[in-house]
Amino acid sequence: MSGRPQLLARTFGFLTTNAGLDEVRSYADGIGAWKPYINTTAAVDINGDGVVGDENGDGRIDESDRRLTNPTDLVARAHARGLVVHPYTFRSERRRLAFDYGDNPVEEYLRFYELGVDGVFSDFADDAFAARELFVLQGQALEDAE
Ligand SMILES: [Ca+2]
Ligand SMILES: [Ca+2]
Repeated sequence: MSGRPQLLARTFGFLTTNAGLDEVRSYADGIGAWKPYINTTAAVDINGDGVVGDENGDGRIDESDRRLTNPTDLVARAHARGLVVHPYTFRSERRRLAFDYGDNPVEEYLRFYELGVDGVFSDFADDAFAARELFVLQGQALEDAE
């Protein structure tokens, strides 16, 4: 820690503002942002039954009943300041994956890689690595097609 008391009063929300990113740039090379600051989810009536709740009908209400919202511009604003972005924490359990990912953790990594993150914090490194390999291969396939 820097010992500067004003830094102790910073919130994660502040650190995602332009002023916060400008400050971070003075002492760090990147940010480890909580995933929702890049792309969060919302509880919506996905199955059209008029109720917001257990949208996938598995008897529980969790992340798998929520829909992705539009991503924020945090990655672009961090990159504009030369900061790398490593969001946390990626997990592979079905209940932790938004409805949009179709129970496939690789889809979540691909979403964030497509949004430009430079790396990820994951509790399932094998899935993170497989998704990164797939993302790179997809990029090469696109280049070959051009
Ligand atoms: Ca519903
Ligand atoms: Ca459910």
